Amino acid sequence: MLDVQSIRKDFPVLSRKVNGHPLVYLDNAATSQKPSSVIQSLVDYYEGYNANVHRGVHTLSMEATDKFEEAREKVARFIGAETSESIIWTRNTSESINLVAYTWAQENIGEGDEIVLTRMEHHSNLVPWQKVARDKGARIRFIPMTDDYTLDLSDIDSIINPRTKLVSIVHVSNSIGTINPVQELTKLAKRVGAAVLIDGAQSVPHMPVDVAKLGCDFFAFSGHKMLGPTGIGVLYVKRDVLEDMEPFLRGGEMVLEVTYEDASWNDLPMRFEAGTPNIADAIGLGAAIDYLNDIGMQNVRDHEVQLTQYALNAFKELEEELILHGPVDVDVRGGIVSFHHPEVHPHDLGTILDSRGIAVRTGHHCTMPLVKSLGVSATARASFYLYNTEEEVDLLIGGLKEALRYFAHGVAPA
Ligand code: C6P
Repeated sequence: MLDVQSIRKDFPVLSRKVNGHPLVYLDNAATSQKPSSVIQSLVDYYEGYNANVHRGVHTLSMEATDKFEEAREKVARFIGAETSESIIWTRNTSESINLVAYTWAQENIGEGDEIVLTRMEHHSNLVPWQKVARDKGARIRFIPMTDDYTLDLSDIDSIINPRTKLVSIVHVSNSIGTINPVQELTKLAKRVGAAVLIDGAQSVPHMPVDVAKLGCDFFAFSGHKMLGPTGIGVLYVKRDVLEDMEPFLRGGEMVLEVTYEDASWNDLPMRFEAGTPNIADAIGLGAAIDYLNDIGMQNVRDHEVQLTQYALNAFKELEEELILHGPVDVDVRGGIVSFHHPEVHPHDLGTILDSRGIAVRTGHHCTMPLVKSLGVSATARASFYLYNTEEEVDLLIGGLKEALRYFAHGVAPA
């Protein structure tokens, strides 16, 4: 059990008021809040040892380099990577996936090849592959979804077949919360010799993840969704796969020897990090990982399972008005509850909730095809993290009742 009240004290923003009400922050799938230790790590860097990395022999540069590389080691250990050479810093999940599309895919996907995605991908794991498929004459195939919001694997042996070169799948859906069987799908992909990319934007922040156990080739995630700063993301690439990849961006830092005519490449992973990297935010992500390790990722997951179950029970009070989207079984669901009302636009629900200090996301959540397939153009989404409480779920339900009294039944808010 987490000591949530004590955890909440570590997050300065949680003590603020919004529209006269204590903030109830339920938009964690979009970005998480930051504990003081992460904020302080940024201040420490800028006040104490701000310098460029891997470039200077002076003390500040060496201190910055040590902390920066220490953060990379922390990331590697956190996700079970065998070596920190497999950890490439990017800006976010989107850039991590694009890096694979602009490098590995250029060499390894050709005419007639197939790329397998699911029908619940975020645009970041769909649009880059549309371009690759178009440019290369390859075909995208989709794993469909059942009525209970899980992947329909009944035809998987024909979807993942000897023509498949890449299986690129979301671990936890940001729109409907489904936890996908990525380990099983990786095994199927490996049987036909395909590479596997996992979009872990919504899994790494919320549950233990072990990339070596999953057996994937690529794993992408963002620091800002896991208590870290914005502007820092991670691409894990299996060491032997990375060795054969061409660089993404070219310039300083990624080279070993340069002449006017030619250049050779630096060691891994610097070969993939042209220019001055995001030093402060990488160090900040290291501090976020320290914080999460102190809590324990299984404890984070257990707390969210409990809270999601509580929320699903609480939503039963509104079952005649709201339609919920996502698996009913919390064992295959992250801490995400998406819903809509047949006649009230989610933005209207979100606006009333905001007037009570409650932050949820409304819209298509960058999964337009998925949301459309649910028969709507938008949903409202509450997403939980380690600092959320059952009382906050009660406030959400109270806010929704008020919004529905007003929009669906014409009773003005108090
Ligand atoms: N989802 C949400 O509100 P970036 O923006 O690059 O850090 O992460 C992209 C991304 C990729 N995959 C999944 C599953 C995601 O959830 C996200 C980000 C946010 O749901 C912002 S759209």
